[in-house]
Amino acid sequence: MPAQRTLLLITASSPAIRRVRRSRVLNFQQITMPYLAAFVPPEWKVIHIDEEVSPIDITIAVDLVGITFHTPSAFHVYDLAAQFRKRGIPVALGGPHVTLMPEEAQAHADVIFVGEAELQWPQFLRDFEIGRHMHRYCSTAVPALNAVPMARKELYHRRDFTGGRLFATRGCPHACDFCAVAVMYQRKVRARPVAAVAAEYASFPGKVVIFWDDNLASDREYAKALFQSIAPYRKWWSSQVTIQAGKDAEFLEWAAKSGCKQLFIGLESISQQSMNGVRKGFNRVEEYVRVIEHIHEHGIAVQAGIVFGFDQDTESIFIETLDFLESAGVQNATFNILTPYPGTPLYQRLEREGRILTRDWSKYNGREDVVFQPRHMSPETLLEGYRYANQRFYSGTSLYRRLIRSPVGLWWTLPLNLAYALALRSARQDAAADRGELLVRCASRRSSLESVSAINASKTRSTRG
Ligand code: B12
Repeated sequence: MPAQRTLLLITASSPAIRRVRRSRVLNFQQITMPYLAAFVPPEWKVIHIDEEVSPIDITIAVDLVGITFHTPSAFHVYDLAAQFRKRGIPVALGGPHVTLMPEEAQAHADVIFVGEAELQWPQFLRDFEIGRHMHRYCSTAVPALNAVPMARKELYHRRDFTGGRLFATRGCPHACDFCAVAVMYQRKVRARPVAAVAAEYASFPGKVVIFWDDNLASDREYAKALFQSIAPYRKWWSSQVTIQAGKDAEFLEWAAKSGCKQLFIGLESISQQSMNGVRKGFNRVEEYVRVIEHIHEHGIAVQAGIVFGFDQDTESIFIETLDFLESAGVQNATFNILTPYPGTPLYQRLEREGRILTRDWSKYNGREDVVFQPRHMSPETLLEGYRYANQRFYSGTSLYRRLIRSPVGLWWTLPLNLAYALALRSARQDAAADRGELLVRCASRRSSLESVSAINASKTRSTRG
């Protein structure tokens, strides 16, 4: 019988990204490592460390280390890898940043995985066992997902207020300039068999489930079949879709019947020019209000994904966006600073235009740093506008305006909003203490943003006659 080998899987999160994410009340579990563990032969002992939960003991005795990470944790991961490799322990790297920047990652690892790894990861483990592994495994074709295993539940160890997280589909048919998914998954949308997804959904003991899909509505017929088969379990779920799903009454009816409580929708911007400018023109801004109302009519809350910093954005975008979110009665929002992830068309364009300000990947966090030169404002204004948006959205007045307008799911959206407001306040205080800044800065910026908006509003009124 072969000696048991130990594999350490790491879900990496750098100290900086952990600080950035402190204000997120729902610190969701990452599925990648518990899922990849399900492909590992039973002779291996598998340990999973999620850095959002516990630090890594660099002296741990293991035979192999595998790490998954996003761009902002890249330098931290290279440092970790160097420490393991110094001890003679081979390190395998994979995930979005490796797929987007393989040459860089290769310099820090014994083996890298470019693209999806359903076929290459088991192949590598077989090669490793006989001492003949390659240094790079590339997925040449996107894998079918018709026989993939369930993630190993005993390897999740972060509390995130959900009872389960899984994926049903992978990929998105669109190719928005700022999104890494189109580059990573070659725009090929695939789905797991409905019965397999329903079985995994049912297997979670908890009530709340998140589908970590890029766009659960990519294939709406599939989605409806899925909703019909999960409805009997009477759980509550949430997922990400595009605005098109919000126009489809049958989709929404089945989603609601099957327990959908919230849909995350990448509205991105209330500027149509901004949407057209990044190849997301299928988001029709004039339809936003109606689509949001339509979703609300089905008793489903809306979490809006908003990005600031597009080339067509001017200083008035912050106030106008917040006015919109309040008047539309949006329950939750995630604000992001536009971040050109390497490998995306957005990054390539900004690089050509000489507008990339730093290649320090730790600043590519979308929340604390501006890494490119915006076209119509300074990086400082973009950052302050982003902070203003968060502060205003989670202020008592905004909360009242939004939730009175559409009290969908008030019993959970109200406490969640309050929790975000508190988390944001404490993160802000910590950050201000870190930077030695006075909190009043944002307040004064708010009044200057408001005067810009007032000027713009009066200009618009006068041009409209
Ligand atoms: C769910 C999700 C989250 C969740 C949970 C984290 C997670 N990744 O699960 C939350 C909300 C917390 C989150 C946070 C963030 N996210 Co996110 N997230 C996603 C999403 C929608 C799905 C990820 C997922 O579960 N996929 C399913 C698993 C099975 O696939 P996978 O991780 O890609 O792994 C496969 C391969 O990549 C490979 N693989 C991956 N790692 C490894 C490692 C080894 C050793 C091997 C062998 C193989 C391998 O094998 C797997 C099977 O094929 C993706 C979009 C996407 N489809 O990737 C964005 C995405 C990964 N996120 C992104 C970003 C930007 C972020 C944030 C930086 C956002 C922010 N500003 O805070 C943070 C960073 C958090 C952190 N700790 O670093 C970007 C990444 C861009 C980049 N260059 O890194 C993506 C691609 C979204 C996008 N549209 O561009 N995210």
